[in-house]
Amino acid sequence: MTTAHLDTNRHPIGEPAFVASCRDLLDTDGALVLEGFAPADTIAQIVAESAPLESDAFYADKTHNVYLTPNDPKFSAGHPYNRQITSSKGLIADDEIPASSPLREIYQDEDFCSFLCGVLGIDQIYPYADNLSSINVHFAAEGMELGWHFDNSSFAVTMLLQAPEAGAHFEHVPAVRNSAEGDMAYDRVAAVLDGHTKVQTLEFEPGDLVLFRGRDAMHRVTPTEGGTTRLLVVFAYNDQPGVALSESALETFYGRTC
Ligand SMILES: O=C(O)CCC(=O)C(=O)O
Ligand SMILES: [Fe+2]
Repeated sequence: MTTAHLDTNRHPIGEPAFVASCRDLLDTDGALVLEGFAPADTIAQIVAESAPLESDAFYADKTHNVYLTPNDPKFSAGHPYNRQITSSKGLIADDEIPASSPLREIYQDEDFCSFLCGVLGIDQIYPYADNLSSINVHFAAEGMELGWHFDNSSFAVTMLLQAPEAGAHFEHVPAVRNSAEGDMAYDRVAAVLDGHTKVQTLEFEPGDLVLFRGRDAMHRVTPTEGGTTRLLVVFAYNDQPGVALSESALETFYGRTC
């Protein structure tokens, strides 16, 4: 049975025809938004339990490249591989999410996971083997942003929890590279960073589910405007069991390794 924290009347995630239509949309548009995927009372409960954790959030005070990898001295500082991007938003890790949170029920729901597999065209998805990476809540207070990047994981599943008054636009350019073929797409990356590429802005509201292929789509979130913090959950999965982030990646993203 699907968790009551998902609106399966509006989004019949167990129906093959619905799954197929979502898959088509993701493949055509590079992103999928399912409006009102979690009901308003569920979102209110998640915000009530998450908002007080904002002061515990980790804010990395380092810049990064679009690939989220260390600089490579074989390239110049201005090369697309080494160009430094600012991300100022904070996050809380999986081990800080309450055991009773609806976020855990949604993350682990078998029907939800089957739906994601069907839409993404993969057999199985698994949680991260480390205790920090699976469910993260992001906080972007006034002026904070998430700069241009590609994700480490091949796909991203997010849900907005609290919208700010203005700003915080999610912008993306689908299929900038084909990472499976080792494509780094330096020219296309430079064009996006220099503002020469037309970007798509995705609008979504609290409770909407968003899926995109973040390893190949370049994406960012512009600065939050106004005094209301943007809250968003990232559900992270792997298509192989037993995958953990490396200690250095954990240190970069969470400021700790356990
Ligand atoms: O905040 C968002 O909407 C996107 C988050 C994201 O891209 C990420 O966590 O890598
Ligand atoms: Fe991302």
